[in-house]
Amino acid sequence: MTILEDLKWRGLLADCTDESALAERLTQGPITLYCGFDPTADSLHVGNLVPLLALRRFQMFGHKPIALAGGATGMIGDPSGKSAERNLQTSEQVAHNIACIKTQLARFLDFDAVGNAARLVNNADWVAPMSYLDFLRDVGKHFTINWMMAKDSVRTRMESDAGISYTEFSYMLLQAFDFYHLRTTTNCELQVGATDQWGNITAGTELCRKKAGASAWGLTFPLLTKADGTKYGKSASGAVYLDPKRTSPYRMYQFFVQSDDRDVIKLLKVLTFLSHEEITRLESELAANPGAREAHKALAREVTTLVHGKVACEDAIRASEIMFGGGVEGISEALFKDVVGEIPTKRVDAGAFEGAGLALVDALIQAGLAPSKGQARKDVEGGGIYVNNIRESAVARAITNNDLLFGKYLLLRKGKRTYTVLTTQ
Ligand code: 383
Repeated sequence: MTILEDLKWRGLLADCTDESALAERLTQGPITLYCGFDPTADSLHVGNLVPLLALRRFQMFGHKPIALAGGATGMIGDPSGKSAERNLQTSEQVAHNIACIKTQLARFLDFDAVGNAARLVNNADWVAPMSYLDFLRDVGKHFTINWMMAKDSVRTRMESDAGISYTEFSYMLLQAFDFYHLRTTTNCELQVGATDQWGNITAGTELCRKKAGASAWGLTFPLLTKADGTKYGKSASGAVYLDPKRTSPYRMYQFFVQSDDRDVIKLLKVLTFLSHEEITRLESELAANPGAREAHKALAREVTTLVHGKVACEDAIRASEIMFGGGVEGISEALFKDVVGEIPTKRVDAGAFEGAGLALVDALIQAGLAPSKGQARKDVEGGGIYVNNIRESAVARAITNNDLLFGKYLLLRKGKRTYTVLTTQ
């Protein structure tokens, strides 16, 4: 199987400037390819994963990937797919963001591969030293305004009242110049990205052809969309980032494990390195036994491990089990803190648990899990109350220091999934 066949099977091939010529070129030996990432935030998000993992797929087939961090383009702002003009970032913001995303990009590619090691470049290195006059003469002269205005990213903004600044209008020329630079200095023949990048990528292939008489290819992946039509990568609490400080491994795991049944196989194909056989097996398993959610769990486990590593993923799975009623014995304090971070927490005076302790019914009221003692008693008697995830049906139960996890937390649960943590700190 070739890389193009693999991409096709995964549903990853949206558009190509000349697929048969590229297929032919790929039979002749390894190709150098690149994908760019702008430092618009201090972390990449799941939307960036598709092209990033695709770079790795090419590398696994022996090709040479370049990840480009947009130190120059990040100062301008890509209008592609954006309905309104963006605020300019300061150079300090760009410098900070670029340092952050560089470490993230580096995690997904192999920089030690013999013969096809990955490379990480920053377009500020060749764009910043260029003068404006040279840029207009050497790059701008190869494009007509007519051609530029026909591009989706520009046309949609020209048709809206918002308009487009000359600055963002020029963005595609910067990206085109990058491709030309990489084509002429490192023999990079292919640029990839999701479909939002088609205009910018084809500006680059044009410039390679016109200015260097060199062939170059562009290939795009479909943008991730959800079966329910909403934009992919946003959870109820915002975008799903790769930085664990922004999106914890637990949240990432939950995001994927809760994928729509209609999306899960597609996601396994584009976001994991599982084999065709394994994904096909999971697909039949999903059809035969949807309740087991094996495909969802495989997806969540694979992506969380890719992004955060094995240990963090196992912790996320354990935290998920606790949130779904699993036992707390043997867990670490750090892991329990992850759980605590996900549920409402109420502070109680440490003295409350001394001696005879705090009556469970009072604890439930303090936790906000019952409106009155009467209701609290009914809930306990009805078997709907859990202390540290163990059902408690004794109305007279009192909570003492011995019940506290790590000497300070009490996990109270009502029904299947309503949790509150009482803490003495
Ligand atoms: C800059 C200079 C280049 C080539 C590309 C760039 C960045 C590009 C861009 N890309 C997006 C980004 O940075 O804005 N103009 O957030 C996203 N990419 C990839 C992919 C994607 C695109 O990083 O479709 C999703 O992740 O192409 O939106 O010389």
